[in-house]
Amino acid sequence: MENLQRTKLISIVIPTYNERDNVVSLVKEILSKVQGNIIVVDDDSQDKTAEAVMSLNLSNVKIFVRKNERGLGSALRFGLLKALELGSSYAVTMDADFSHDPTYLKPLIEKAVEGYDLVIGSRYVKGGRIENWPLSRRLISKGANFMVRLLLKSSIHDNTSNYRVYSRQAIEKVLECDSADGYEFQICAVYQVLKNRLKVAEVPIVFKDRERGQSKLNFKEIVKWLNYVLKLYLSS
Ligand SMILES: Nc1nc2c(ncn2[C@@H]2O[C@H](COP(=O)(O)OP(=O)(O)OP(=O)(O)O)[C@@H](O)[C@H]2O)c(=O)[nH]1
Ligand SMILES: [Mg+2]
Repeated sequence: MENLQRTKLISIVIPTYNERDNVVSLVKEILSKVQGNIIVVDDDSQDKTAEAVMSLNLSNVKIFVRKNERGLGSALRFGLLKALELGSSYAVTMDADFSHDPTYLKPLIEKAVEGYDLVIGSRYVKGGRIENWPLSRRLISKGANFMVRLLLKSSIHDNTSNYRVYSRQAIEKVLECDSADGYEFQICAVYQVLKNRLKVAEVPIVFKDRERGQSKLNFKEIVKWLNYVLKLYLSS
């Protein structure tokens, strides 16, 4: 891992919206585990998330505040483009709320370096699981993955996870997902990677529900997601 990090630049992209109570400790924990850049993409959170990150004053932690844009997908595209511009060999995407344990960064990155373009931190392969999510949330996630596997013929078990490592080649492809501004970005990204026959691997993770801050997944986002997947199915 140490050798790898001397030769290849890794960027970790974290989209944030009102994550002040999570992001600073997350950034510190990541930096204790991996060498690389952290790219925080904040959509002008009212809770001063950006100010909290800036107060760390670390040169390898870059914070971008978008004043007039909102959306998980558009924030991820923004961060992935910055990762390319910085010359990163790989970019990790992960949530700010500690559902994605930084302990898995090492195995995820190592898998990518073995020669995979997309490595997914997966809750739905052997060894992976979800802790303390309510039944309603489990059903939404299971249902979403069932739909993507059936309609879009995805072979991936966890298509909705945002804990991922992308190679440069994969980043270039997923940046084409320019209309997927919300949670549907994950699906567009998987679709692009599979369509272009890039190599995919899933590494098991234990996903924990957030302890601080609020979820941004709401009914409107779910309807938008369903609409997107159905349109993609009909056009494929
Ligand atoms: N920049 C930006 N980040 C966002 C936006 N919506 C969500 N995020 C971030 O994307 C990540 C995932 O969002 P969550 O609200 O945790 O979604 P979730 O994990 O499906 O929901 P929970 O399990 O309830 O936490 C978090 O880091 C959020 O702060 C957005 O519009 N803009
Ligand atoms: Mg979350």
